[in-house]
Amino acid sequence: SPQDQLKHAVARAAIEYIKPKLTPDAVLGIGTGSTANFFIDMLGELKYDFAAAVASSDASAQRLQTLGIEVLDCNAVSELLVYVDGADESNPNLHLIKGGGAALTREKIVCAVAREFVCIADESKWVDILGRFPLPVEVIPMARSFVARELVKLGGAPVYREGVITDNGNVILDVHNLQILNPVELETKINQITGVVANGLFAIKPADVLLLGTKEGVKVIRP
Ligand code: DER
Repeated sequence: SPQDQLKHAVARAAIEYIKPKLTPDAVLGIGTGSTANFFIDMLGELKYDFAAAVASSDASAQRLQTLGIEVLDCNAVSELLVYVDGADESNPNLHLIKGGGAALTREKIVCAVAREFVCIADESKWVDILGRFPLPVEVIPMARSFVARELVKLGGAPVYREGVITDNGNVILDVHNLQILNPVELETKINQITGVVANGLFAIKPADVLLLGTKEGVKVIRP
């Protein structure tokens, strides 16, 4: 599909972006989702040019191992050269909404350990104001109803993502009806609700660079 062609193009651009940075002892942080999967599949070409990877989901870990790439526990590394991952939305400041694939908490952890966050996305993810895509919030199961009531007070319309348990054993609320004019402020407020594990706003720590797939080619966007 045309969107898959754009995802493939940005994955290739990410491979070219990281190639000159690789060293034999480098460890890479790897995201989750269909765009990240295109990147993982190309990473096999470079597997003798870096040491290992840390994955943000069991699914990505398995995909890497299938390619013969060593997957390390996040606790085994002190710093990752780079974190490469997709997004559900990005605004011009490279504040992101992530979590469409329910992996947001581990994505945020691996991203926090990385020196640089390279986001790869097709142009459908580019927005002026975040919030058309419902904001995923990972919640401790017993706190789901309390957190939902608190999110309503913040102007959101939380919907329980039925049938989904995260890799961490928690549940997800997808918050609709938000127009996020101050992503850093909202990310902080949601983090402070008791029972919230993490939320899908990557604004306190935004992407460092966005490789955006467009019909005119891949754009390299910095905040
Ligand atoms: O769940 C996630 O955070 C994914 O990275 C998501 O944001 C992007 O998934 P996609 O590449 O399949 O659109």
